[in-house]
Amino acid sequence: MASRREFLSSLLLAGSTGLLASRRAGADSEPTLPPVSSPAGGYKPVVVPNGQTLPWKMNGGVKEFHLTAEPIEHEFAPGMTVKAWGYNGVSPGPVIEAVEGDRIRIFVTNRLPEHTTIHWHGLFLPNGMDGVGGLNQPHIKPGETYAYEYTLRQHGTFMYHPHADEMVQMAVGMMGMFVVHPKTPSRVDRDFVFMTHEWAVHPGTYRPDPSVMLDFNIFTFNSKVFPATAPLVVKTGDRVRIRIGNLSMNQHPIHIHGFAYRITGTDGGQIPEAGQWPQTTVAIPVGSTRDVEFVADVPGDWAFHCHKSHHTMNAMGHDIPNNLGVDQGGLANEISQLLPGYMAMGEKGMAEHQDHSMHMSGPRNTLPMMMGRGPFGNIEMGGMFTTVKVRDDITSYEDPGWYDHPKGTVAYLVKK
Ligand SMILES: [Cu+2]
Repeated sequence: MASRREFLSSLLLAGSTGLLASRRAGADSEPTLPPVSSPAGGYKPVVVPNGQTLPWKMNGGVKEFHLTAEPIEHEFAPGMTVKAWGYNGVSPGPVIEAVEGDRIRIFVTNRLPEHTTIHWHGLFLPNGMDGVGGLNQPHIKPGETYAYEYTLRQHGTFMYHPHADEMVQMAVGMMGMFVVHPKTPSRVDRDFVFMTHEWAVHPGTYRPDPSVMLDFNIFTFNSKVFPATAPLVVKTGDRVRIRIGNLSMNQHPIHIHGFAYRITGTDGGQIPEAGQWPQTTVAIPVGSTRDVEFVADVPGDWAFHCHKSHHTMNAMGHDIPNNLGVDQGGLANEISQLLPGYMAMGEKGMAEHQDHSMHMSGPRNTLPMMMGRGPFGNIEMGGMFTTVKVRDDITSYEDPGWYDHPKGTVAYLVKK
């Protein structure tokens, strides 16, 4: 029979593995509904759609984190996988989450074929910890491990990325978000974190092309494209914060339907209430972060997306001939004698592409320009698109499925 002591230590063990399990669970599944107020001195952990936070452990009063820079395989959505570079097996790297006042030590191991460094974007720290290779430190050579150590003197939303061979390393996925909670947490029920990015992956290839400057064809939220992007599930009345970072080559104007955000912070710090203004689209400039907050007081499935319409498309919408208004009837017959299965498209617009992409095979390792499907038909987008799903009386933040509209609240047909 187990002694009282054995019983207690097994309880402790179970408790600590439970904690570990729930920290890791952030990766794939949503946590269950947390209490409305944060525990004293604690903070409400961030939610990383399609991603995860970085585990840490205390060592003599210092919070220790480990990052490994390494080649990875990454799937944007079923049907398209790339050979990218990232941290700890993923891109973007895991979100670093800490609290103002923490002393932190981050070990960085380089398993890339070339040297690297990490810069802690927006953080106030000693000059020698700033991570610009050649300027603030020697480069971290393949196989080496460096430690960065400093005290967090501010709170807000920051980022990390290499400051070595920047053009290549960021283009192939090396970046991550860094969240510092204030000592006294502000009231928020759901706190989401996104890294936006854009990639040039030529159809049929597997390596993002770092030489492309502006002409990208894959646009991602936390490195996923719609419909592989996870929805943001919230309860009606929740105060929601969304933190968005951008280390790509273009600005992303991120738009929400049904609500107006207040922009409450940037990577430069918090914005005092008197300086916050309402907006439905928040521009995330290159090399910057934005925190937005709103109260989700109306249930439904609300679109949340980049407002550059090319950024809500996937690769096959890119760089194609303009056939709008062109009668291709005669031509299509002639071409199909040379190319069996040829189909002329684009004369009346591109909406028809989505249905054709279901039965016509395209080039290897790329994605149709639009591939979403909703309760009323095709959702003719891809890329930087997801939904904020607001629901009454939910008991978990698992994806609740499509919204069931109350009778008489959907736009209706009056004439055919
Ligand atoms: Cu965009």
